[in-house]
Amino acid sequence: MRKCTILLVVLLVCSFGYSQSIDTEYVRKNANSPGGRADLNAMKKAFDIMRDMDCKSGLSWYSQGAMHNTPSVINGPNQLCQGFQGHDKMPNLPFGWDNCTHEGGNPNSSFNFLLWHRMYIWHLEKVVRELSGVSDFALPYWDYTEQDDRKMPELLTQKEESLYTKARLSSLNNGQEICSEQFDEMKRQMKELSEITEFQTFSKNLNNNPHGVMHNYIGGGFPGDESSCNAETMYNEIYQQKDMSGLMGQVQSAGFDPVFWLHHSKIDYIWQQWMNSENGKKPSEDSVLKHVWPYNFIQPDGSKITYTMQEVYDIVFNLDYTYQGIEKSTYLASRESSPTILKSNVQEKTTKTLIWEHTVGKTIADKTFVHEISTDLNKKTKSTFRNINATSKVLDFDVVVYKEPKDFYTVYIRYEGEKDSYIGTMSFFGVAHEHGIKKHSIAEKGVKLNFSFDISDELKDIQKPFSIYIKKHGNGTAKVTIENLKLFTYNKE
Ligand SMILES: [Cu+2]
Repeated sequence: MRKCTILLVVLLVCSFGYSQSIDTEYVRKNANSPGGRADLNAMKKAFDIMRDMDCKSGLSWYSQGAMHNTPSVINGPNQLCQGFQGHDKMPNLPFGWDNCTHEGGNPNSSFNFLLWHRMYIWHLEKVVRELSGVSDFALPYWDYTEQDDRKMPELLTQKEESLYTKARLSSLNNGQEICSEQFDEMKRQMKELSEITEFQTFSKNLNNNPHGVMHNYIGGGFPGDESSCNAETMYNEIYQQKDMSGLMGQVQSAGFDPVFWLHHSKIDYIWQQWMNSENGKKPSEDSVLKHVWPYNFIQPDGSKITYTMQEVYDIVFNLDYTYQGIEKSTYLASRESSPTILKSNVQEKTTKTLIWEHTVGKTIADKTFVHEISTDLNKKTKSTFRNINATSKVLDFDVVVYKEPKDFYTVYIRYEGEKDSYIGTMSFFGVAHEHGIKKHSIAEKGVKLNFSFDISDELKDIQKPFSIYIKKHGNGTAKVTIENLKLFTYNKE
């Protein structure tokens, strides 16, 4: 009898726990929708409180931004956080500061890009829920790849309010739309992203565009053909320095611009959309456990929390929120072993094979650049793809830069006499920072970067030779050199 009672209690507790996790599902909304505007108001209320807190308090606006990254040196006595003069001057940083994944020196940083930012904004969301008192608050997203959402959400442009900063591209703060050159390239990329079938390639490409190009754009644009693109420098209040890019344009100040959270909510949304699609895959549990990264955050009650990689894996792939734009049915189906889960929950297990490698050694000096793939390499491509059934084909670029370009480059496959096929974007947000280079300049030998583009659909006719076509967006002087090209295949094990 007693055993039965215990069993009943256990069952009740379990079922309660289960139904609770489904019931407390928060919905992240488009920031320009009525529900999203209500959430932005809650966020403004919380940021009023957070901006008034002492910067060393973990819940403060300053500390939450500093968890992403901080400047190495701040120019003059820090007006926003007394006593903190940059991380070079402070060997023991407060808990959780400077943990973002934009750090090239560590091979695990790029793997953790989407996972870390998901955990970071999820904690801020919980903090805002607590401080605003709005119990169903969910972090809105700025849906800037959609025609109707080309303007920055209005509440962020209200001067002197807690979601505002002057250190942004002025056209956005003045309520103008994202310029066409930027918008069209993000739109083009959305389709390309949806076609990728491998997690790390997806993550790297999402990191470049829209993530990187949007950071640079909000932080001061690029010299484009329209005035609303045009590059600007400004006073960056985190560095306390004139003639710089705005907060979002530098890794070290990006987390301090409130639009950062809406931007990363959108990036997280794109990731979740892909995960729920036919092509989406989660990284294998093993690979997550292997790519160790610090996960240190602040709970809504102000206490500190550190997660193991196992805990990260369990949280990141079992969310307590969904997105307004994702059909609820699809989303829930992916949690309950229906046929959808078989696709979106597939753990990735693939092997990477090098098909050919080819030295280029050319600098992109003009607005456009064409590089022909030699007949020999084309022959190799041809014989390889006749024999193997690769799940995906990836073209890899080794690139060197000597200064951090604010321009971005779009890359295409060209078959003679045909329309060019877009394969991806090279952008450079954070490269100077990622390589441990101080004061925004890069050493003489430059910085080596790697870009990987999925060309499974674009490499359509292996009988014909193709070339690489690159288009530069912007008139900046920072040079980009293509060192190497490699063709890889990924095959299911
Ligand atoms: Cu970012």
